[in-house]
Amino acid sequence: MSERKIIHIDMDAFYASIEQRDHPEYRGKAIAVGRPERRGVVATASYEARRFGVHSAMSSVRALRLCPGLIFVPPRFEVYKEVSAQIHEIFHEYTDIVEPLALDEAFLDVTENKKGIPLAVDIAKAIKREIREKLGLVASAGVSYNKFLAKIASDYRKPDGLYTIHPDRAPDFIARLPIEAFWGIGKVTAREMHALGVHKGADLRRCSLEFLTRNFGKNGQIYHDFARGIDPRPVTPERERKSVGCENTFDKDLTDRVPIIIELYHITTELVRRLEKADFRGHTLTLKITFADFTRKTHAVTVDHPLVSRQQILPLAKQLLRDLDLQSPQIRLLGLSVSNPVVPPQNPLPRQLSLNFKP
Ligand code: DCP
Ligand code: MG
Repeated sequence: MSERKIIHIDMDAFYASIEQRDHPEYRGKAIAVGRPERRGVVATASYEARRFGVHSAMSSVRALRLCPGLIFVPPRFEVYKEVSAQIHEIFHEYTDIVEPLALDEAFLDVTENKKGIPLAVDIAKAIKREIREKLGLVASAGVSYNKFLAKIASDYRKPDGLYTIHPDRAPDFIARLPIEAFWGIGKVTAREMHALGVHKGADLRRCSLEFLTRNFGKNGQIYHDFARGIDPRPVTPERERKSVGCENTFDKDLTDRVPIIIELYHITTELVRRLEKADFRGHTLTLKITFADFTRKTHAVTVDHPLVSRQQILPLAKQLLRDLDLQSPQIRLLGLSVSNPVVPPQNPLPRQLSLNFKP
């Protein structure tokens, strides 16, 4: 079997770097994204603030105590989501096998890539460069032959890191790695491992599978594999949603116009909620009806604008119903769905802000 080429990309101080990019007065300063209130927490901190010990999930009060000059910046999630879409556009220039882990993190399988670039490290460099030049942001990248090692590699030289773990170097690298740096080993497990005398990869490697499953259950196998640089999990691209729908089956068949319209109203309300939740926008609305005898009818309409609100959808749904011109119907099920997704944002990437930009 030929070896896979996996890249893990993780943006540096993601929210904070975006705020520093968009507000030049924050560059070079210790900032925290979050609210300074008594119960506020830090979402993330700029690297300048991290030098004082400020980090994600820390209470704002404690952060301010550690770093008295800390500037709090309110989050702008819409902007972070948009930047996330922009980095994904860059990833997709190289491969469609992209698995997001978070807004600012993803695995890419570049074993076969769209540009036919032979070395994964060259793709990682090109992606970092594009992110810097087109978005004015800095990413760290890790390159290896599986997800576990690529993830560890991206963390190894942060910020602005690029690190490759070659297969022949992996055993050495893992042997020296402190157990808490293993992806999938959290604080609690790390403490349990320390108590068992396991501090580094080399210690883990000496543990038998039987010992590990006895102490860590199902995860024992995973830790056993990790210690040997084994991780067979494929990079699984998130399947793109093709539609969002909502339907209702009635205890008693609907026969009259008014209850049918009331049901359409409820279904539309729920549909809008689901569209929002899935962040889905589409151009086509389909009405589906199942009758008491289980025969079915569907009718659809396509419009220019994305269908997102009840004010847009309900009149169209009523029109679809009228078009069907049902005579004394016995309706068992009513459903509405929105499909035909809006093509991913084609908004141009912001122009290069500064070649030497560093968070
Ligand atoms: N985040 C959050 N709360 C947390 C952790 C993270 O709101 N407890 C948000 C803010 C981060 C973003 O998610 O900017 C990405 O998380 P990362 O763990 O990748 O952290 P950063 O990108 O901020 O820093 P770095 O990756 O350089 O360590
Ligand atoms: Mg990050």
